Amino acid sequence: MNEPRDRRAPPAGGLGSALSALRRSRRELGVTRAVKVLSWLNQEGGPDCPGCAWPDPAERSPAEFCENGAKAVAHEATRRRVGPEFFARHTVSELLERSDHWLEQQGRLTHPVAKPKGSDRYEAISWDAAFARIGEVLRGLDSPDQAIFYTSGRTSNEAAFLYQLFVRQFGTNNLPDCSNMCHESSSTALAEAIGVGKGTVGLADFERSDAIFVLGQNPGTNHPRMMSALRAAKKRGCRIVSINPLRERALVRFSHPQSPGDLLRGGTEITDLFLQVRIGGDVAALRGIEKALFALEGRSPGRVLDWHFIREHTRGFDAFRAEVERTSWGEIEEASGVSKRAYEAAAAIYAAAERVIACWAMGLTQHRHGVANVREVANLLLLRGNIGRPGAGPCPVRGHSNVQGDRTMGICERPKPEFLDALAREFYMVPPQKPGFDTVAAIEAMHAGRARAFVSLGGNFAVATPDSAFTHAALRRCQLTVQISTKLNRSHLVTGDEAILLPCLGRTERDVQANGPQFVTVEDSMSVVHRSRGGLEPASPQLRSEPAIVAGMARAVLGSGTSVPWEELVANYDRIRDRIAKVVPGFENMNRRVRRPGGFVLPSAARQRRFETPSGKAEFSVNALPQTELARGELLMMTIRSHDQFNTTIYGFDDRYRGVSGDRRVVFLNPDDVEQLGLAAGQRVDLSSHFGGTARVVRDFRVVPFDLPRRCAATYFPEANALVPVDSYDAGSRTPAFKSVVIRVAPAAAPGGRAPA
Ligand SMILES: Nc1nc2c(c(=O)[nH]1)N[C@H]1C(S)=C(S)[C@@H](COP(=O)(O)OP(=O)(O)OC[C@H]3O[C@@H](n4cnc5c(=O)[nH]c(N)nc54)[C@H](O)[C@@H]3O)O[C@H]1N2
Ligand SMILES: Nc1nc2c(c(=O)[nH]1)N[C@H]1C(S)=C(S)[C@@H](COP(=O)(O)OP(=O)(O)OC[C@H]3O[C@@H](n4cnc5c(=O)[nH]c(N)nc54)[C@H](O)[C@@H]3O)O[C@H]1N2
Ligand SMILES: [Mo]
Repeated sequence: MNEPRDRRAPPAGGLGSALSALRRSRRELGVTRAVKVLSWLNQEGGPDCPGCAWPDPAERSPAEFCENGAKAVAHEATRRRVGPEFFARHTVSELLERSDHWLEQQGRLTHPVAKPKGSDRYEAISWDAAFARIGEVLRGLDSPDQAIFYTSGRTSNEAAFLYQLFVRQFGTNNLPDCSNMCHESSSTALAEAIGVGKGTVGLADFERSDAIFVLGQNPGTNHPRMMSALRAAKKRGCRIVSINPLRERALVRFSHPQSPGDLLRGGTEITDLFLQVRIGGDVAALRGIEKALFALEGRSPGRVLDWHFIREHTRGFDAFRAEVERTSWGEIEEASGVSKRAYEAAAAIYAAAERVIACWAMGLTQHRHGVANVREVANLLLLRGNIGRPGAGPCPVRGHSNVQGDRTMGICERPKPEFLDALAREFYMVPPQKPGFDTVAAIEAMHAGRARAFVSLGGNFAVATPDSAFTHAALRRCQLTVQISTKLNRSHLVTGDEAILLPCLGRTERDVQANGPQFVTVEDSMSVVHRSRGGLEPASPQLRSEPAIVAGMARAVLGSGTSVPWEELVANYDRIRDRIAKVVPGFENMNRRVRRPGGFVLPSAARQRRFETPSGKAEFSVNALPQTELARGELLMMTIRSHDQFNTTIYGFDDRYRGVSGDRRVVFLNPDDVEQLGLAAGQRVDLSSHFGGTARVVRDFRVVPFDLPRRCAATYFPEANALVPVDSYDAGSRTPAFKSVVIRVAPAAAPGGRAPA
């Protein structure tokens, strides 16, 4: 089996990750550039690491980055280029045959290019001509609601603020973003439960907590700097409980790449108790812990639950308790695959801890019951008042480095009325009130011809979204698709009749505008707003910054009908921040405060135990155990990230911690299921999903027996996105169920005849 066994397997992290980071950056950048950019990363005055949204500690080490952060910057700072000559050599149809990995490896986009209607080739175009054409098409639509403006979470606060302003002056709230596929379930559930859709803990809380629960998250790969916080917590005696269908290696044992002691000792044990739940079993698992907790309270009445907190600060406790009582141990064990005894152990850890943090990521959010998962986390925390005091609280760990900031800046298809009012006052405008399309609605609208133009500020919409065939058909029905990007990807090739690519500066690059050098700002996962400034020479003199590109589009689309001095704002980003300060609560005096070392923390009422829910109290919720009926031969599949990718950007074909190398078209299965299905390790198989009467198939995957619960399967995102039905999502957050896809596995129809990856 590939699964490393706790003690014998080498720990995650360690020398391997340090070496891998250095090797890769040297190869892509050369030694001098690599040292330069890596030593700046996450330092005061340097670029914010585009790798993830984990915050920077107050005391930074000289190397405040991880292996995967190093991959991300090396990838952006590469010396390879994709210019007009490249497109002269390759038609769009030809490029479509290439793998996602190959496309991104070609280097940085250097010039604006356009693909006219009927043509199969991109050609150079001037910035002015590109903007003018976008203006013509968007103004020519029957209604502004026929245009869609997507955002990926790497966009800075300044660019995001201008973008939503432009889109709302144009007249629509069609602002879907990657959050719709990511932590939307967290935002939805937390807003219901505690009145704010964000976490309440800061990095300092990790230094004070007595227990940390990590659910549905693989921080060793996706938030490696979180491992330093977990390791430090563990070393001072904090207990760690992990809930995951996979015994992710870094959660078991981790060695800090910069600690010689760790390297010698073979790492630090991280998890005290591992609950290996079934995929989708988290409501049941959390219910198990809660049920065991009520039993403890029954034995020592008044001593286990925080009755004072429950009485003073919450609502809905009685109904919640009744639901816990109603749920039987049999149901809990059946739905989660974990025993009552394990839940009693988890409850004992929880009850013994004065302060508890719960962290989670996509393993909880990307389900048909993603919101219920997160609500149940909130229930568990509320039982002992683990919110709004030091060392305790909910901690959704965000993905993209500024995904949280983009939302704060108004990138949202359902803006709050107060936000629109503030825009109206500051810019003398009448913002559109009608809710816009989220990601799923955007795909459906394009597919149905209700939307005809698609603009994307970063990201890789064609690949990151569910139901690849359906989504591609949707994009192809557009009249115009526009992509603002750093690197070539499939979204540039799956186009509308006409397509325009606008190349932008990356985070690591110098941004000089009319009034001189500029910096941008981002908000991390813990609501800290801070600066990010690049220092490298831009990949091409033609590149423009994201704020400048948004302003250029706005000028061309809105013409004289705009109250915004776009050029003036872009000449000096302090002016954009002055406007943000007037519109967005918590950003008062932004320009002064963001220049302080470490930036500033946004205020949070929930942190002070003020719950801005309609009732003014934190809300317990009642969540039925989700039922996923699997017919004979069916399995529940999650799509996950390997150690060698950033979302749709594939760096390589290895997944070091899971012991897989050289292949991403793999399906992980429990060895007993492999046998029962009559398959063998290494066999080539096709995977299919049958949802809502539609069959979806991906071909030629390799079977890898793995330590995961029975009837569970795992594949990599995005190779298996074609199996994820566009209409299978959480009803509340509308997050696609990327982690609960019902599939069947069958021997490959045409072994060896591989489709392009
Ligand atoms: N290097 C690197 N860093 C990244 C990214 C990247 O691609 N590469 N992506 C960034 C982004 S946008 C995001 S959102 C984050 C994603 O960070 P993660 O959420 O850690 O990423 P996933 O690989 O989707 O991992 C999901 C984890 O959830 C578990 N899981 C799946 N289903 C279930 C379930 O039903 N219950 C439970 N309890 N667990 C489950 C899986 O086994 C896996 O460990 O990382 C960010 N950081
Ligand atoms: N099956 C499955 N699907 C998933 C997920 C899953 O777990 N399983 N996870 C979902 C999640 S959590 C997320 S967040 C989405 C991610 O969805 P997206 O954010 O849309 O996708 P990314 O792969 O992060 O985008 C990569 C592209 O961004 C561009 N880029 C990189 N840096 C910059 C920059 O500085 N500026 C600009 N303008 N462009 C830049 C590059 O051209 C690169 O090709 O995918 C979702 N899709
Ligand atoms: Mo994400």
